[in-house]
Amino acid sequence: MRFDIITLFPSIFKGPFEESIIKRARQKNILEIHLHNLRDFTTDAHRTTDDVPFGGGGGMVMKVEPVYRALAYVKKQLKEEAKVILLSPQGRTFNQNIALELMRQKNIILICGRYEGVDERVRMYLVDEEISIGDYVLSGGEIAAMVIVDAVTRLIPGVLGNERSAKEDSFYRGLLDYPQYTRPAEFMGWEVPEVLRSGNHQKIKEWRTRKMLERTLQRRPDLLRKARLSPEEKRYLEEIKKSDPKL
Ligand code: 9D3
Repeated sequence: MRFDIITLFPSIFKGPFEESIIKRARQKNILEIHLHNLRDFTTDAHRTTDDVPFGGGGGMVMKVEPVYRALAYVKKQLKEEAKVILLSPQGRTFNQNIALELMRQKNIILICGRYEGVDERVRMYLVDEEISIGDYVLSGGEIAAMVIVDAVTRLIPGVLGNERSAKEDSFYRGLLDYPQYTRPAEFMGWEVPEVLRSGNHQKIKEWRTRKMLERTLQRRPDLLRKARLSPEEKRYLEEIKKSDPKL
C-alpha cells in the first residue's frame, strides 16, 4: 500500500513514521510513504501557497493551483488509480470502519490543509473524500494524516506479528478491552485477580468476556448498542445489568 502526503510541513512526519510499526511496515515494503512539500508546486517567485479570501473577512485560504500541480505530479508516478482525501474539519469523522474501507485501496493521496481553510475548488474538483478525525480544532491536517496512516497500516496483512492480529483489537469488535495484568502478582499489596493466576482457561476466558462487557457498559454504552453479541454474551450482559442497578 502506498500513501502520498501533500503538506506544507513534511518534516512533521519524519519522526513518527520512522518508529515502531510504521517503520517495520516500510522496511518490509508492505507500506510506502512519500512526502511532498506543497511549496515545491508553486510557480511564483514568493512560492505562495495561500491568499486572502474573495469576499473579504479574516484569515488566509489555501490556493488551488499548487494542490492541482502536486496531485498531477503524484498521479503520474502511480500505475493505478488513487483515492484522494482532504483532511479537514468538515469531513466525515474517521473511525475503525473507515480505516477498514481505506485498507482496500492500493494508493491513497492525503492532502493536509493549513490556514483557515482550503479553496472550495479543491474539494469540488480534486478530492474524492473529506475526513476529519474528531470534533476539536487542530492547527492543520498533518496530525490527522498521521492518525489515518497509523490506523490503516495496522490493518494491512503482514504488518502486525502473529502474536497480535488486528482482528483481536477490541475496536474491531466494537467493544473495550478487558483489564490486563503482568508480573509481579502482587505489588505494594495490589493484587492481580485470582482467576487470572488459576490456570483455568475456561474461567479466564469467561472473566475476560464479562469484564469487556462490564467496562463497555460503564464507559461506552453507545458502543454496546451497535455491537453484535453472541447469546452467551447477551446473557452475561443481562447479569451485569441486574447485579448493578446503576447500569
Ligand atoms: C473549524 C474551525 N474553523 C473555524 C472557522 C477554522 C479552522 C481551524 C483549524 C480551519 C482549519 C483548521 C485546521 N484543521 C484541520 O485542517 C483538520 C482537522 C481539525 O482541525 N480537527 C479534526 N480533524 C481535522 S482534519 C484536518
